[in-house]
Amino acid sequence: MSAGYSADAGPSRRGFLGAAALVGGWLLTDGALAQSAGSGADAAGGAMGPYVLPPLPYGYADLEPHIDPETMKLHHDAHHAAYVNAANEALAELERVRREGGREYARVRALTDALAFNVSGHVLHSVFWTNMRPDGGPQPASDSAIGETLRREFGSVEKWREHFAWAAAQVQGGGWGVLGYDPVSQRLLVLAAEKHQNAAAWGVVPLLVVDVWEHAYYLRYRNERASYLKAFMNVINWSDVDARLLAARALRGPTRGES
Ligand code: MN3
Repeated sequence: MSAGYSADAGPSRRGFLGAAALVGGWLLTDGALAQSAGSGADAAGGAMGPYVLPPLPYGYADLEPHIDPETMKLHHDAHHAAYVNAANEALAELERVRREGGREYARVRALTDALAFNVSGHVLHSVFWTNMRPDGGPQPASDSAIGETLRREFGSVEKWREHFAWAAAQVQGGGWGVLGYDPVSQRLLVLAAEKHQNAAAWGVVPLLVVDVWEHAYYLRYRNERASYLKAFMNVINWSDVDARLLAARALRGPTRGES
């Protein structure tokens, strides 16, 4: 409900582009952007800074029976909030380092690592929440851009789903399965990120992401990541994925230039 388009009305390209914004090359919905345009003082994350925790677009229990409310509450209010706070802290620390200079620059490496980890965590979680909806499902509308593109590039939606689930299942430790749009090749790519920022590809815009850190599923699914991934397919918000694809296609790849 925080998205700037109606999932039921079928988002128009113009409508979505008007409501979306590119933040550092990543598409966030206007909900997240509107939040970050504010002071940030009253955000759930509590910290002042450029990164702000967006509200969940549904209730904690609304993804039942697929994802349990305790997981949703901890995941959003504690884990995601921690990434937001740490990203803001890293920025503030870097500002202090520049101000004080000298020996303080020895901290740049560690602070830059923290920035990459926490900003990436914030971006992926922000996309993840809107990628799900209570009445979602495994199949995009057959006449949607995302449905047509998955069939063309992967052979079928089922083949794509299989590839995506295996990529996510094989992430070592914490990480993400990612379906992204690459503006350079103008194709969809399935990636599998370790932590939040490793094994990513520069410029690729995340369209559909699934968190496979244990905090995303352990309370209900224990060590059964594959069962969690199967359940995730039942809550996919394809209207959101479709709108992200349309907006991402409007981007120009950095090496393509004018055609
Ligand atoms: Mn997480």
